[in-house]
Amino acid sequence: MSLIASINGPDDLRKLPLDKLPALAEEIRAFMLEHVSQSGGHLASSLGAVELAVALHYCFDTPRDKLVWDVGHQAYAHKILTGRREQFGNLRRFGGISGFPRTTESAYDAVSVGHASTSISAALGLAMGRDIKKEKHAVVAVIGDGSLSGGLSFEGMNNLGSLSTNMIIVVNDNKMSISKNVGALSRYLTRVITDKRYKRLKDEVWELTGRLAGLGSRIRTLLHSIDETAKHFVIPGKLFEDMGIRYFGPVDGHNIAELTEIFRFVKDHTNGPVLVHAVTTKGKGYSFAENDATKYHGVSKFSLDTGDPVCSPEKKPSFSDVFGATLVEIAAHRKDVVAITAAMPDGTGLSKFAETHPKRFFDVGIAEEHAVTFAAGLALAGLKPVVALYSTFLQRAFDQVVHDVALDGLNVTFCIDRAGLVGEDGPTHHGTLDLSFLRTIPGALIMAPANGAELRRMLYTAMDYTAGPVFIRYPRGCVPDGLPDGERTALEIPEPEIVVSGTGCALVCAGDALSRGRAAREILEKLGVTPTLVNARFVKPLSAAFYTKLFARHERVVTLESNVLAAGFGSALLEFAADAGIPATRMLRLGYPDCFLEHGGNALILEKHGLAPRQIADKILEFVRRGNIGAQ
Ligand SMILES: Cc1ncc(C[n+]2csc(CCOP(=O)(O)OP(=O)(O)O)c2C)c(N)n1
Repeated sequence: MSLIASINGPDDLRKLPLDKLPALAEEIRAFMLEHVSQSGGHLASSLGAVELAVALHYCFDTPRDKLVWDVGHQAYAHKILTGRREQFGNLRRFGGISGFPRTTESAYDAVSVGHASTSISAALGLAMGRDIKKEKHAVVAVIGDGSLSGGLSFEGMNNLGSLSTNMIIVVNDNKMSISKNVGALSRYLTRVITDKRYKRLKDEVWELTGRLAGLGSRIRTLLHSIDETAKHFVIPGKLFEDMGIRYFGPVDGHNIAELTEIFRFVKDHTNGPVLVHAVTTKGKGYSFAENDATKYHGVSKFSLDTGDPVCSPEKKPSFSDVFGATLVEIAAHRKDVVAITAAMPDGTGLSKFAETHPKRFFDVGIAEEHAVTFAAGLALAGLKPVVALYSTFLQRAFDQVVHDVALDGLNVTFCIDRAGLVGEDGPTHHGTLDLSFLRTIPGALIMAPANGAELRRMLYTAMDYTAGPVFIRYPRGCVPDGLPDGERTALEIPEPEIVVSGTGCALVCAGDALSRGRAAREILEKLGVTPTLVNARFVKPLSAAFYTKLFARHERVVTLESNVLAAGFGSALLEFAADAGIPATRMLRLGYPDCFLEHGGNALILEKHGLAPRQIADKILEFVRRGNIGAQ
């Protein structure tokens, strides 16, 4: 029987002799590859953290001891080891297990995650809670070198160093974020690993103590707790030590024997905060992923033999592609344009810009707050900054947008990718709140393109605009219209577009929701209902003249958006109507409900919430025929 089949939880793992663990790790890798090549997911990070997961569950008494994974995209082995092996075939699928740790899914998932750099703060909270309740258990945060560079990690370490409680941070250092990791901390960790003086000393001492049969491990234990001053002289990680966090490592993060030795030591023989620096290879064990960890960071279905994606041959460009290409074009004639990303040059479509205009491109690392305030500084210095972030990660930088950019009316353009549903990554990654929180910002210009050509024009609109911050939000995935033409004209702010004229009812769609609106209208037309189809284009401000006329000419107005209903585009129009004395009963708002939406294919999520085109058509029909049915 294979080893993996005998593991239904960490208790089974702990019964195995240490020397069987490397073979188990290999089986887990093969299992993971087989399934992720079918389901898609975060492959390279999880391949790199197999031995870490095995050794951690082997040494710690989970779930009593708390294991907090940062981001959680590297935790597939953790899932497989903690009773979810049989559900792994449904990873990330609608109704299946999540791609990230979720407290509601398993007692072994100490914290729900998806966004980076939260583990140290959350683990510290768990540790202080333990202390206050006089409980006894370990708390371990596992964090990648990329996520460690996020500001929240430093805030957590700062607090940890002063509270000085028992807590272990395991740094999974693979030199990669999604792309190559950037920044001074990354350089520091590299220096730590490659410091020859320390390495030589460590190797010699390790080898010597290893030869002292019986005594070796005791001496190694003693060496670990060697006098602080002497240690600083030769031992790396001084940065952490000076913050009050004892540093251990670097250790080979794929060597289970070494990992278990160090984990057991820090668990049983140290007091206070500890950091274990484990060096791993992203994509470990699958050559394609080792050679191109960025490509295999997040994958869709692919062939295990060739490493190539299994996808439909005909592929339209994505909104990100159109954004990236247009910005390269703009920057060729506008020398003041600079582009900023927070660790997502590929995902946001900025890689080409980085190549073409390296001096005007900034990857600031996983640091959304910094990205925004940095852009504010660039704008104050007279440049035209364009910040490209995913909607869900912009949430983190809300105050920077308000306080550092909008308050002074700084002209920063925010290109907000992955707005709306993002499918399999689920609730941590759906970008369904941005219209709501951005709408509250005084002076914001908010646009939502329905297609690639419009995204182009909105970028040109933003370039001409100087009156304050501009937000352009667009979804994950392909544009509905193929490669846009070379149109460079700005749009007239804030005028919507009438896509099809109709009678009785108007259907006003914000951004990419227009595709569903169009499909719903086609269904309705066959039933004899012909709403006027409007592409809103602008979410803020609203054109008073246009909407006054729209309400005058249509008895009923329906809004459709890929945002939550609360405070979204429909609410904006409802507020407009209320202020104009138009009864709310003449409106129907369609958008996402007041709950966190699940993971899975977008079509299934839409269907579940009654927002697929057929269901939209049904709701409009009912509204038109029977009067108000409220927000849906
Ligand atoms: C706040 C936030 N910004 C961006 C991301 C997107 N993201 C997911 S994983 C990742 C890289 C994490 O790098 P690291 O922690 O070193 O882990 P690795 O993938 O290298 O194992 C990024 C940028 C995120 N999850 N959260």
